[in-house]
Amino acid sequence: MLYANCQSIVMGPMKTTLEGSSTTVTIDPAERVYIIGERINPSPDSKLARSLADGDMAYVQDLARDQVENGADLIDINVDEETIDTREILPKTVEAVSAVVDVPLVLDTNYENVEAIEAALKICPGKPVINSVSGERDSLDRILPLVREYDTAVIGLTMDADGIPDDPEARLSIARDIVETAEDLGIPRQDVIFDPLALPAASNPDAGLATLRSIELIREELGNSISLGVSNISYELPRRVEINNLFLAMAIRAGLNMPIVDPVKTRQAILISDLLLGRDEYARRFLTFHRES
Ligand code: THG
Repeated sequence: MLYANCQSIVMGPMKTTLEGSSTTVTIDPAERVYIIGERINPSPDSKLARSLADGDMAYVQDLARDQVENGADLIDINVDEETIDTREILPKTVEAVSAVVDVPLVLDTNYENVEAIEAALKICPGKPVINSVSGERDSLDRILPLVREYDTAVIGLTMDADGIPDDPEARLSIARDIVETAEDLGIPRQDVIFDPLALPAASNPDAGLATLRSIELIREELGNSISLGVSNISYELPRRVEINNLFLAMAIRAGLNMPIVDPVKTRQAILISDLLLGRDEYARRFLTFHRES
């Protein structure tokens, strides 16, 4: 497709600028990997679920600080859990987290919680990312107007009403749909980040390759930044950290630049990937990390 191939020449590289309470981050997919810290998520962390339900913000603030100290460039905030009222707790958590870290935030909740997202956007400093929109009509209709009104970025999941397609070309086609719908509403193309989604390798032998190929296709054809919740790949397997880190390296080679991960478990693999791909001149960042730790 000529038009898509010319895009990076005509429009320049797809750089996305995000802001936290006092930090501006310009994400250039060609430059290096940016870590989205995943640990503010109550599903695997019952202590977090309990403290949020009790309105105690100290632990969630610790999680935010600890991730930034360990290399997170952005912090994902997900408070979706049965015992938690997202409409009340998401804005409260955004406020508490932005008081202790200055990096851009990623507001991670089901698209059905539009009210919670809007309440969080009203008090969120800077330019955050909404995580996420999908190719489903209902999701596009609810989320994209918020992206436009509050001038945020958004993560576009390459799935629709029929789920996640196996075929990478079909995932690309959903990505194209999302970015074109966004552009029609006046949202800049570079404010859409794509997540081609990882499925468990244990139950689907093609899962790894389908995601890797989708990443390559989207980067080649559209040029946008790519995000991925990496740890889905190792679901129900032993040695999850090792599996996640090896998949991470492969996905970074394919074009992943905004993984959603635990920085404590993945920072080595990420720094080494950037080093081996010629994106860490004189190994400066790798050596700095090793002097500090
Ligand atoms: N894409 C997008 N957003 C997402 C996901 C995605 N948000 C939620 C999720 N997936 C990413 N966040 C987390 C947060 C915590 C954990 C996993 C994903 C987690 N998992 C293991 C557990 O269940 O114990 C630990 C796995 C490990 O690292 O060994 O803690 O895909 N856009």
